[in-house]
Amino acid sequence: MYIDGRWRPALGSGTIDVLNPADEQLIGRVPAGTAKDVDAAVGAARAAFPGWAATAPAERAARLTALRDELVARHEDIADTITAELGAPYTFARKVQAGAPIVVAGTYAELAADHPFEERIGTSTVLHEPVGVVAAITPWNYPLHQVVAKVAPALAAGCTVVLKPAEDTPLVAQLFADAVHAAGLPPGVFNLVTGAGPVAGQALAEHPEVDLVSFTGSTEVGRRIGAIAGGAVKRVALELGGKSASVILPGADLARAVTAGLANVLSNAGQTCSAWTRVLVDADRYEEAVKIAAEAAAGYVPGDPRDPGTRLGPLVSARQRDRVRGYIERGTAEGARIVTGGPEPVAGLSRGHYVSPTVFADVTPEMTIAQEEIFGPVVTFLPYTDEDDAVRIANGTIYGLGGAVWSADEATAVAFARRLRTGQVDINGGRFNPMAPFGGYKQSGVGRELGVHGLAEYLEMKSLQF
Ligand code: TXE
Repeated sequence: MYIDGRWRPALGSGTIDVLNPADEQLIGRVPAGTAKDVDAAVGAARAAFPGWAATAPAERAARLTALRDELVARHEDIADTITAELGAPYTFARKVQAGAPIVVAGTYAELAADHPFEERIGTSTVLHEPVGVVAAITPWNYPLHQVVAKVAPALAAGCTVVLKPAEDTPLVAQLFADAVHAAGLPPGVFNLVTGAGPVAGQALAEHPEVDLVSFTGSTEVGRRIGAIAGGAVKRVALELGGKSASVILPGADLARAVTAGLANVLSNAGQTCSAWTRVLVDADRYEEAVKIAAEAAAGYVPGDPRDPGTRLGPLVSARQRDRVRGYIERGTAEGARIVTGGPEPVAGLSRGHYVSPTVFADVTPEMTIAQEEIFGPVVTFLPYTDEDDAVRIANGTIYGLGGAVWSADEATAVAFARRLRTGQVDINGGRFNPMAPFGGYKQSGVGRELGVHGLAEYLEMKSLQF
């Protein structure tokens, strides 16, 4: 555990094995933290809070710049570790998994320096002050990005943090703690406790000295965290599941929209909360779209993620692989048609948690595979009759995280996007903007991450009335 500025043994003796999902070999072992470890970490964060909260924003910015530089220095190591514990393909691990957090850390170094932590409103001065001790509970799908998207704004705001990373991917979190240490953050400002969700995670969320819980993960656990936070009246930010729609309007470049959509889902083997897992195509071009998807899917041959040529790696764990296979079987049972792929083991790969890229046609909006988050390399194609029908289908799930609209006319696409109940819509492909707010409508979550809106989650407001 990294607590109060140093590595120290866990208070219990339990451990968690970390397995490589590509070959199922043991690659590491981390302590399974208990409530006692959580208590020690929260105590350190609480003790460090007044000092860190009082540092000048320029000093916090300097530490965040140093942290970004340490992430740059460790880029290769981080990418290799993410490939080893998650199975993210070599190139994707470098560019996105290890690359995006560097950009995000950089944006918060700038925001810490520039943010108006004090503003004048009429006769009042409003102070934007740090919330306090933050519990960050993160998942395994973007194991460094999810950490940085919480820790960087929390530190920029002047909060102190206890991180509980996912059981499947704790090794990159340990590298992150090394980077924090090397960046010269004062002891106790950042702390790491590894361990099981229902034990260490739950103890952290429930801890009375935690002021804000920022959670990314399943909707099921998110509901539980929300209830804990509600009961204790502490702040909460939830980034949960999604079932995002990519809507291809008549006249859009069909081949581009379909292939880009497939790449969007398959880049992280479908393990992206905002992935465009439902593709909506007008009935006239539906069969053509499905055919293009089947051909494009052939370009994603599952294979060893360490090979720079691999575009589709394994799923993170046997549990996730079985879950995804179960959904594929359910799709067939409910009457959808598998165009390519399927639940069978991938030929030629006897080890590792691989699933073939799978395209479903004849999907209706109420089917399980069109409603629930599958979190695997599975894309569903749904036909629509007209624009109203497309809006109805796109909005017809409990989620509202991402989405895409494709049209030959940008204004038409934007007008359509205004009708979607979702936190992010990519127009004709879109592009990553680390300053734009990211988060969910409906049961996809509460609050926003990234940019100034992400920073605001970690700030309280105090009005001084004159
Ligand atoms: O998530 P969990 P799982 C979705 C996706 C996936 C499904 C299950 O559909 O198939 O969730 O994944 C911690 N108190 N997403 O089971 O359990 C846990 O240790 C406190 C979407 O891996 O929610 C980990 O650190 N914490 C998603 C974190 O919660 C608890 C990313 C997430 O794990 C806890 C991941 C508890 N009682 C999965 N139980 C996204 N939004 O990107 C678990 N945890």
